[in-house]
Amino acid sequence: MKKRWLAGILALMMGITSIGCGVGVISPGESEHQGTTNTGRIVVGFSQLGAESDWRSANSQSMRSAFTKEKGYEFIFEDGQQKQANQITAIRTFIQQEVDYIVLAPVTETGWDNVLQEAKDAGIPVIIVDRMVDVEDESLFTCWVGSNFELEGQKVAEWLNQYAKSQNIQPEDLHIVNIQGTIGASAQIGRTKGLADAAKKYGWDLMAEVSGDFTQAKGREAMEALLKQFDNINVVYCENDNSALGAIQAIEATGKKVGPNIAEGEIMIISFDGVNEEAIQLALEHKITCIAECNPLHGPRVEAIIELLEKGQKPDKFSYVDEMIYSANESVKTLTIDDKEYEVTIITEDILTERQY
Ligand code: GYE
Repeated sequence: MKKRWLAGILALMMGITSIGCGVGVISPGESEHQGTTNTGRIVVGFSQLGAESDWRSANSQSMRSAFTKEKGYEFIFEDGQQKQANQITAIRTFIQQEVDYIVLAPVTETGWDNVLQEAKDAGIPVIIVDRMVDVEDESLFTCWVGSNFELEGQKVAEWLNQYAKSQNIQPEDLHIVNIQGTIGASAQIGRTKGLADAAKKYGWDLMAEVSGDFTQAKGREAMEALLKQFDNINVVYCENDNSALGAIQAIEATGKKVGPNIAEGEIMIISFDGVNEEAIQLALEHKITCIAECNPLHGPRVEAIIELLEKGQKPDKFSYVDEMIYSANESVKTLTIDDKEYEVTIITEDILTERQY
């Protein structure tokens, strides 16, 4: 990689700017450079979208552990702080640095065409990770690896359908609110669709969809407002665990109880990720009734893709990660979606200790 020496010099300059030289400040986001010298390492620039959740922290950690100096990588990490403009700046900087690979975890799906065209023109492969990009021309990125967010939504919705049936709860008696993720992010789009489609199919009362931005603070705020607006909520579909923690705080602050016993006035919490330890603990206590796993450990997956590309081979354009569905409630054992059966993993203390996150 002949460009590497140049990237090394640039990385060195960046290191100097961080101790106050005052040239070449690259972005308002946080920047981390694992090294400043470069001797034949593969340079990977990673534009991470932010640090909004436990899932995200686990994802960043996974990437950092995959691309170490020991393994021959120079890893440049840029935190976009939830702003697409910061991510675009980071990508442009990676292009100027002539990195060997750009890895992008995009905050939202649209708006990437121009900057990805710039990367393509510069001959730098772009690997998309986690959320997707929605671009006119799919040759603007090399490949994508992440989760099937709509399937995650379908799984928890089907779990709810079967649970309601097992308890003789009528579909129209399910009064649901959706605390959505960051609007326009693939994880939000897919999970929102999974619920909305099921609500339509089964005749559930889906009363509101509001964003909690995947954070605990906004999840709490959203739930507080919803509790003021509706007095009959009995299911809260939270598009990640952090917003579920916020929703639970808001519900418990009003003296109401969270749990699966809707008929006895409890409010059921459904969630996604299964990364936050507190959320798994709450699931064990039946305070979160069902969690669709979302696996954040993409570091080794992206590394495998780069290894293939280094050998001149072609990775699959889209790679989906297999994921589980968790519940401590044993009413539903398996789910069928599009003729495929999924086993519900019953949460036990062992699951807490065995998890790799
Ligand atoms: O579920 C959420 C995070 O895009 C899959 O983003 C990711 C989602 C994850 O903030 O916790």
